[in-house]
Amino acid sequence: MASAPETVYDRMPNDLSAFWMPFTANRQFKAAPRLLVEAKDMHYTTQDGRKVLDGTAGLWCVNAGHCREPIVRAVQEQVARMEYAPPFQMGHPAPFELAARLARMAPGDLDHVFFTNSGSESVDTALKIALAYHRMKGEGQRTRLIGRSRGYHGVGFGGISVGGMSPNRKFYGGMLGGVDHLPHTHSLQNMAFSRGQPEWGAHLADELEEIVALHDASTIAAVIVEPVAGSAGVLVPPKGYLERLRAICDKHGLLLIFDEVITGFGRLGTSFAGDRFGVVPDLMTTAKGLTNATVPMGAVFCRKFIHDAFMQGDNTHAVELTHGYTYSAHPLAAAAGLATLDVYQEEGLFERAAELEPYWQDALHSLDDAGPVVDVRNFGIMGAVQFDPRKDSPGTRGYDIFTKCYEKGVLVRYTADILAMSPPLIVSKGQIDQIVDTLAESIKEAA
Ligand code: PXG
Repeated sequence: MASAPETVYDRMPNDLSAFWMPFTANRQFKAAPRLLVEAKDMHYTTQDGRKVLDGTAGLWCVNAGHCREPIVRAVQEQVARMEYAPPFQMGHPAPFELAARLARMAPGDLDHVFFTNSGSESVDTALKIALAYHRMKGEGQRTRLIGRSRGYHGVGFGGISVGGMSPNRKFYGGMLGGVDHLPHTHSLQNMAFSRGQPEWGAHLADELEEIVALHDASTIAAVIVEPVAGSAGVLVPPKGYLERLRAICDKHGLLLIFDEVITGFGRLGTSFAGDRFGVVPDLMTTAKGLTNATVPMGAVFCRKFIHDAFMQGDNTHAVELTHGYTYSAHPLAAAAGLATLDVYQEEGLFERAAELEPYWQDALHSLDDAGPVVDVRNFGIMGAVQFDPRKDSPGTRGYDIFTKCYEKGVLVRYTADILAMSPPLIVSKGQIDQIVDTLAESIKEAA
């Protein structure tokens, strides 16, 4: 509970109108605001003093739980020592250390790390590196980018172009030219209520061969997918699907990009999805769990051959990649990142996630027969429950269940008639039960 006297940080604001909220139904929210004022470990405290169990790790990002003391301390110490240093033609020690540790953690030879401030920036950075790489190799005609239907790659123009969420795209005209999309991998008919990876659907990767046949491999730079699609409501790749995508990319010289903004940093019980699936991409985009969301930061991981292609020639004073952000490798983010990796490692949180996965799976699938549920999906410590939409008002059933859960003290993530869950990896079995019991009750009441 916030302590008196009230400050701007914990009182209800007098005026909600000026803040145009992101990805929010502003008018609906402002009529009945949900404000959070404190967070610790697995819980938020609301503005009216209620504890809410965080079933979503914030937005899939607070993997170690909230306000963890070592991370808070590292950021406090860094802000008092040096709050900012320019990252262009200058440096400071922490991001070198952080990049080296990340390179050691990453699968295969994803040995070089470019820092950004968000998942969206990581995606646009990776797409630019892919295009520039081909150009460096004398294949500048490889400009086409392949995404996937229902994919989410953030909100930059690159990310929405390869993304496959139609509401995010429809206002923005042609965006990038030369983009095509694979079909998504979800099918209620063939995989509803799968536990973990569906058996059906590896053949959907063969659509990449069709796209290559249509455009010719010599025009295609890269393929980007989320190993497990998060925002679309936890779409788990069919067994063998990612392996097949990798093989087709290799055959045609296409770079494979895994967008691991959600799946990275333990969400699947391994450091990255690439480890879990045994598939190493050529570029990997991350953010969120990199700093436990304490300070915004993203990172793009590159395989050695990509990085090395930029480091050729005698002109060593030339900038190799004309790209970067004022806040790339920001000191507070780097400090948060280093402290976060320590917490993950010292507490064995990725292993803990792997151990909890069977319990999480069984708990979620106890909802298989609950009222209007048409699918329950899970992988790692990610899960989603999908509802039959109400006739004439799609999305309202999901919203009603989401608000009931919140009133009962559990935060889940609402996207139309799908609710997604991704609690911090410190979640207890009792708290998993609480999430699922609250969902079950709310589903019954909102039916
Ligand atoms: N790629 C992936 C796979 C993501 O999930 C981004 C890129 C963009 O990251 P930034 O940091 O620019 O937001 C994301 C972000 C949701 C939800 O509830 C998901 C995200 C963000 C907000 C909400 O599904 N993912």
